[in-house]
Amino acid sequence: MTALFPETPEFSGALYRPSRVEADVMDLEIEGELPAAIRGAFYQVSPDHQYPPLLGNDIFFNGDGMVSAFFFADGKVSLRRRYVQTDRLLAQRHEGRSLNGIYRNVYSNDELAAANNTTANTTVLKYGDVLLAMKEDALPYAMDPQTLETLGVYDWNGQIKSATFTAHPKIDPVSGNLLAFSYEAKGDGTPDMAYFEISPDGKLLKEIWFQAPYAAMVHDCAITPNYIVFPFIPLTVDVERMKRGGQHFQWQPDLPQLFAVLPRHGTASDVRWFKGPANGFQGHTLNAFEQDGQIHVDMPVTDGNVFYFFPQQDGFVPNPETLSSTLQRWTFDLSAKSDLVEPRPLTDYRCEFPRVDERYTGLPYEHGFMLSFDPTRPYREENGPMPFQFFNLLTHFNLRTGVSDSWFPGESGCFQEPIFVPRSADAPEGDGYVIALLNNLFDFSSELVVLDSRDMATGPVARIRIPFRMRMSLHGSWSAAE
Ligand code: V55
Ligand code: FE
Repeated sequence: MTALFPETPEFSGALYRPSRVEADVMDLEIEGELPAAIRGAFYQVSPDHQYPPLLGNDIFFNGDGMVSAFFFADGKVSLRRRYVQTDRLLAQRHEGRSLNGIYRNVYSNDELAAANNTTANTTVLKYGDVLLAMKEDALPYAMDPQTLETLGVYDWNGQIKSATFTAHPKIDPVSGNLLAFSYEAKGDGTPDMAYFEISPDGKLLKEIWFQAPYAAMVHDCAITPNYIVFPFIPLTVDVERMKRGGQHFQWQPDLPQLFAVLPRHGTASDVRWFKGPANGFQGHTLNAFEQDGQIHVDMPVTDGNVFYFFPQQDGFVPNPETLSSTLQRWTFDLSAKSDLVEPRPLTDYRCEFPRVDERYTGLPYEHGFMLSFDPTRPYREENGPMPFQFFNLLTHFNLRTGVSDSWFPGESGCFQEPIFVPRSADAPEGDGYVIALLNNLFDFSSELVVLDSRDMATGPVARIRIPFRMRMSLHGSWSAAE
């Protein structure tokens, strides 16, 4: 029996060839000087199909969650990698093959597939005493933060009664609470939303359910001390289409970029809806804050469908090179009569995977860290066409001065999402280290680079070599040692 992964862009090249490597590596090689003050764990998760896809090809977002933990202490780094032992992974391993069909379409699964369809592949976050592996289609899985042993589905002792749970919860730096939400909260295609506020010791403090005008992807959110903002990307859900073998999501070029603004201390009837321009794609939020009675939300916005694997009804997907995207600011005025909102650009270049100094989540702030793309920089032709999610700069963007400070790693370098680590617990905002995985598309090598946030252009103070290739990932987080 042959079982080869297809040679499609989703499964080949330095970024997307499956890895499937679980590992323990003590004391990685380090080039340069890793500051001993960086103590804690960098967790990240990559979609990484355990088996070649049931239907011959598949999308990146449907890979099984593979968690990596980089443990930093005393100027050294060790690496551990484990699959999240989801029901879905275990069922596949029992049969020795993929059992799952189209992304988030259980109607396309083999009858032997697990009932729980989640891959837990989008982010990992240590909260309380567990590491949560999350995907927005189901409840999280908990793992042991040290051993990465999978502990099981995590519903906060039965308190979270939603079918789904976001992969982009936020930690309120003022209270330490976890602010989270669910969309399609009563199951596939339901327009139900739920908002949850959970305390560090695991108590559900707040729960607000409300209905959206339609079911659409709500991938991320933004918080302030008094509000939570939900961006509805114009990718809608239709269960009948799924039953016919279609995609979970379909791009709707005529729908506005929709936002729900929920007062955190209010009720469902307090939700305010705002509409932005049509045919726009709201990306990941950088941050949000309140000022003079207004709510500002900063995020990259693209003028078309970024997700080529979720086409519009007639099958059209824009050529990625025709899409332009910049960091933009949405300002919501709750006293305004109009429900229309227009974002204004903050950068003039393409960027994504924005991260803030999380001590300032929801508060007035000045510093953003993100991946960006400069098309004028050299690119090694032998690497083939630029892969999906190709970013050749690691950038510090100062929102007050408008100055960008970036490092270009060379003609084959591609970054994965960065994290920001403060220099010390009481360091000024944005003063610390920016840490990111860097893939070399030519020689298939991977390293973890550590830059000083005050001087990005000079490049890394330390480069941590990884003795195998790290597949492309989505998100991760920093957990400071106690
Ligand atoms: C995203 C990623 C997902 C997903 C839905 O980056 C949205 C956006 C890795 O899975 O299921
Ligand atoms: Fe995301």
